[in-house]
Amino acid sequence: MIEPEAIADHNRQHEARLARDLDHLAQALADDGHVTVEEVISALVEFSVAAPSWAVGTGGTRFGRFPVGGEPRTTEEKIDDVAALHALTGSNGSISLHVPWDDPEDPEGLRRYATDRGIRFDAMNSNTFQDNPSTTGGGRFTYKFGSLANTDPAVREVAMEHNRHVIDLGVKLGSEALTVWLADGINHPGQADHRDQFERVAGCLREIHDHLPDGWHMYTEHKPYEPAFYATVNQDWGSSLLLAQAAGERASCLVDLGHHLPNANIEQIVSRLAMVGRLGGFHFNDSKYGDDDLTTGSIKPFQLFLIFGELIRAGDGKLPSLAYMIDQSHNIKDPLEDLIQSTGAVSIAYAQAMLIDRTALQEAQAGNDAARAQHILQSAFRTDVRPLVAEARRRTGGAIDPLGAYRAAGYRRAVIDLRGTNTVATGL
Ligand SMILES: [Mn+2]
Repeated sequence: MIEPEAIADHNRQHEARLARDLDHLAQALADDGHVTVEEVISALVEFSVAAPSWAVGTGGTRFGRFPVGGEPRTTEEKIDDVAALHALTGSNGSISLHVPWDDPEDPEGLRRYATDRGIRFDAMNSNTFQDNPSTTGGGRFTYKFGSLANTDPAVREVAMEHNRHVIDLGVKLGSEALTVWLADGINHPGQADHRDQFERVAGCLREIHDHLPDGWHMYTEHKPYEPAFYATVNQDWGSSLLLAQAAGERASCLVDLGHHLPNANIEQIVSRLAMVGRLGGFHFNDSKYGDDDLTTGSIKPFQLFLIFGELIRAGDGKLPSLAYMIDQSHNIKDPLEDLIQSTGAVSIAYAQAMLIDRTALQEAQAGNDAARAQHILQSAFRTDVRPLVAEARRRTGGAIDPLGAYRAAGYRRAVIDLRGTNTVATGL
């Protein structure tokens, strides 16, 4: 654990400067007159973004993997890492499990373990993109030619059964949602029929939807390519919307920022899905070329800001209550350091978007004043909101400088001593 006293000690060296920066910002926002520092800070204090269980280990690529040392060996140790992250950021109070990479034999015990450490269970993730005895009817079937889109009804049935198992497990953990990302698709033109595949998936999703308990949600996650390289069944937001609509009322679309072709206008996709009431969640990461899993906000921070602008527009001035999660794979960084940086980037984009003078923007839009509209957006984006994010962290007991506090706490050295240098977190 990272003790609160250690964080408070570390904060002392930064408090005077933070107070000065906050005073300056409070004056500047008071002059602007449409939002106060207290409004932004309290919204940030309430905000939480889940960490996925697979992101606390190093990811690697198909060319190799370079373990950082001290990687969690069990789901309990993954929860420990997320609890350490949350202690520093105050914004990562939940973990998203991935079955069967996480498949606890004693879910009630795991739930108590997490609760004792202040961690909740976010959306559950099913996995029908790999063959695993526990997901393929004891190894009797294979997902080589798809899961919910498979031509063989027995394979589709075993894939649906896996999704129902993940829901049942999630109920015991206190989760309230299932995220379905499918590898189903076509590698070679002509290999399968686009429409037949889509209709098979839609039919299966409807059956899985029927299994959702009261209060549960289901998210469909689109991706344009990989591992199917010619076509994926849930290829884009339009396909995802059609699948969610076919599945049922409690199904909506999950937008993974890296699951788009270069230059896709993701903020516009967010607007469209929100407009029809089918925007369910987010997977944050950044992307230069494809599903790169780069640190959130490291490549396109302006896009992230515009996305939060659309979210606040969709929530009528407030961030809508969706499933927000970081979905990244860390190849060379310490995974916890990368998660600290991504959480900071998400919070910064949220804070910047709260600074948009929405009344003035609407007036500029009504008057077709493009220059003024751009000025309003960029005034918000170019404001240094880091003191607001740091103050929100401080108020939750977190660190003013979370990366510095993490290194000062010696957490990685401690888990290497505890878990070993060559441990490998479950995953691909
Ligand atoms: Mn994702």
